[in-house]
Amino acid sequence: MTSLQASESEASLDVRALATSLYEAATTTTAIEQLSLSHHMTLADAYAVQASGAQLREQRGDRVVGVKLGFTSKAKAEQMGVSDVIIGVLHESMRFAPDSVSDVSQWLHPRIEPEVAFRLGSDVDLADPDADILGAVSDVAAALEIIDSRYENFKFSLTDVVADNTSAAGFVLGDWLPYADVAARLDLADLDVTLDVGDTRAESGNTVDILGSPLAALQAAQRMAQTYNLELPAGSIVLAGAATAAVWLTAGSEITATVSGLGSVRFKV
Ligand code: OOG
Ligand code: MG
Repeated sequence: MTSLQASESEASLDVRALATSLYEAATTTTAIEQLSLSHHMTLADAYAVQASGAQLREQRGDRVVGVKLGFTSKAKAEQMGVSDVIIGVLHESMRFAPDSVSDVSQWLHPRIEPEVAFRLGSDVDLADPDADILGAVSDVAAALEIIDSRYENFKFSLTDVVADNTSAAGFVLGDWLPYADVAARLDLADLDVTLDVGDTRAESGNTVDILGSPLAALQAAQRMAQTYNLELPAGSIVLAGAATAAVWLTAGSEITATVSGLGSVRFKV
């Protein structure tokens, strides 16, 4: 439960306190009530809460290593009842090694989904209107994303989920492949994507479901990073958004994401 005032006006929105309540929800694995039930937040307010939360993590020794997009696919947007594309930040502490085994109790009610990840080989200058993120991409990989809403029952509004750093909780990267080689060999807008839990096929989709192409998602990342004051330095990881709905991540499961042509990545809890 949040201890914040229900009657707070927009002008006095305590961004730091809201960010702290979300941070503590994550670190104590205690879900909180949706912020939007007691606070009026604009989208700009929600991104301010997200930025404040990222700052909190940095003050505790974490580091931003990239960005992620959310709701770039219809399957995801429908699953969560939210339809606008959103952006969040990835921290070093969210990185899990492929094939590693993790304790599921570190999260509240985690889900996992298949993604396409990109790595930038050079800085994208967001102040330059001619900057082109596609020219900065150096590598691409199949990936898994763990999402874990800090809200009760994994329920949220658009502003809630933005404030909660787009439910970002973990990511697992497959082997990086040189982007130039992949782009010459494959149509990134038409790669089959599957999510297996153990030996069972849980979800299947195609990269066309990611805004028509993961490359369009990269361009959306550039635009949104510019709007919301995020940076895209060389080395940044960009998660383009899930191609399918997410599945619950429960103890004892082994999850594999496969993107045809990019390979597989596996994670166990
Ligand atoms: C928000 C995050 C959505 C995606 O790939 O669409 C997302 C959520 O579903 O909790 O990461
Ligand atoms: Mg995702």
